Amino acid sequence: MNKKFLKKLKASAVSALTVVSCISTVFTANAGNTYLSSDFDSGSDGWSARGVAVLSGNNENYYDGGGSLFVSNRLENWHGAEIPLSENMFRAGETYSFSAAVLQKSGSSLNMKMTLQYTSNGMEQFDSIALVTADSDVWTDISNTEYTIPFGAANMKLYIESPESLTDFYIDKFTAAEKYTESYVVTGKGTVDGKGTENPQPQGNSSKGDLNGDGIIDVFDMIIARDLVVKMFSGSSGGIDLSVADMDGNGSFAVNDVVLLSKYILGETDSFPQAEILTTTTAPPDITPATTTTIAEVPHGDGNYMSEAEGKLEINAPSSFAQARSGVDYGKMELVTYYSKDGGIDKKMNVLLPAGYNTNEKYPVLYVLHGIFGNETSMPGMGIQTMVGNLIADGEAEKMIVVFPAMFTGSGAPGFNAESSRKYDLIREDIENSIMPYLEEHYSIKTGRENTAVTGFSMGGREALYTGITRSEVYGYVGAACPAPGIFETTDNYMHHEGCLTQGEFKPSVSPELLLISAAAFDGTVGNYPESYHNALAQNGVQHLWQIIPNGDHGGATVTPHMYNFLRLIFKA
Ligand code: FER
Repeated sequence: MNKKFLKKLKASAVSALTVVSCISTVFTANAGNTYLSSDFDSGSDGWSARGVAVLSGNNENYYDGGGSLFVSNRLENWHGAEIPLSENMFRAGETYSFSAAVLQKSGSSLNMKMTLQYTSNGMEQFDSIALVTADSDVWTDISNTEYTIPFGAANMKLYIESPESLTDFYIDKFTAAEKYTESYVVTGKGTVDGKGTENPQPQGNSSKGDLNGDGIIDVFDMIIARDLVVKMFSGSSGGIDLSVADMDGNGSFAVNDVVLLSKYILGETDSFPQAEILTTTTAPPDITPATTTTIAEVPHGDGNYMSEAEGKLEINAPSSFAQARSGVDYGKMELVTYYSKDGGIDKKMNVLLPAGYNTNEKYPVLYVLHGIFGNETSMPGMGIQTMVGNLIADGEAEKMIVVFPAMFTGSGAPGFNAESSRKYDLIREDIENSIMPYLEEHYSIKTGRENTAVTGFSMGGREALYTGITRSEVYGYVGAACPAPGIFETTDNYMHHEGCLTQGEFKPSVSPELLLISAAAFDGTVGNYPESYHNALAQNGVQHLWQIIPNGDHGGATVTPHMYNFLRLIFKA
């Protein structure tokens, strides 16, 4: 019996009967037990309308079978379709796979979202299960094959909506199954307006690493893998063929798979493991009941602002925070190219101007840095524009310019190695030497540390901390969600990190007005490295705020509450 099979047996508390059925299916896709499914071929299969939406069957558009659920008459973005999840079958704290096919025909790409609504201690809560950008007229996979129902959840309903639009949409092939069960849906397949569509994914290809199906495993596969990782960080798992992309065979696609692929292409390994080998060696952080900590010793300034800010931290962002609303002006995103002196190349960045941007006014500037293999579009893809726009519209955040640079500063393609890390670290120099002068020339900005903030996610969280702490004369506000290892010398599952600083050097020369680190309660990618930064700051007597997001993940579920807090608190000291 191989390791993967053993893992599967351990993962599900299975009866002897289920063991028998597992044996024949363990190596095929979609292997897990199904708990709930809806094909909408004859009726609404237990789904009902949310808000005033109208549900009907449709026989012209379906993923498979011959019918789908058509959701129309949506007068609010949250109007959609829902199905109750029985507590007998779906248990709080347990992990499941949820998937469905969605189709919208608005003429533009739109986000589609699957959410769990539940009560916990009598309070209504919402937790994102999956978010995907669906192209118009394309059946799109929306899935999360390892979604954990939050502890204490009761009265659960799963719903699907188009969170930023009133478009009609269709749902088909909904499946709730044992965790890690691969989605049955392949984006691009299915029937639209009575016509079958071609599946754009390589078909019948079972060669690991050959993501573009051309028979060769090379840098072009690496580019696809990188895009997939970026998509995953924005909450999507659409269209990933795990038989090809799951390099370590652990049942999901993540950063470790990209590492293995890059090692293979670089000739550092000549085969992919048959079973999970890259388990996290860093233990998950202790989940302390207190989720925020202020270190009292204040080396510079009076620290009053940060102490007051602590009282304003919210572990959960309101569900409306990340949802676009009608009537709100979300400002203007400009994609610009500038010459990077430190990289010796032209680089791109997105610059978000606030609603009513006017050159008679000057605006403070926030830099938002992305995860590894990302670029200037990654953090906009995580919905930051909507978040900032909502808070400005509600008077909860200052009007500001938000800059989304591409961190990798140099030529070549990023990898998991020391040279690449150095090029990521160069974003610190790039911002000061090239981006800031560009902004001063082309935009109406306020300068000075009281008007300059930096934050980021994962690799971007690492660079935001490194930049903000070592250049504290320039940045008054510093944040990080799930910061990745490498500021200090260390070896994790992925690589040896040379380190940029010793732990003793991790100390600002001027105390930031706000320094906020947010970590997921369990982060399978960066382990407890976020906590190591918190501990080093505490050791060095640096005032900062530290929060563990109980239902956080290495992605949107941590980034969203982090941004909710950071955006409301910057530029106000
Ligand atoms: C590493 C672990 C994680 C690392 C980077 C990451 C460069 C970044 C992950 C992410 O951005 O999501 O060892 O080294």
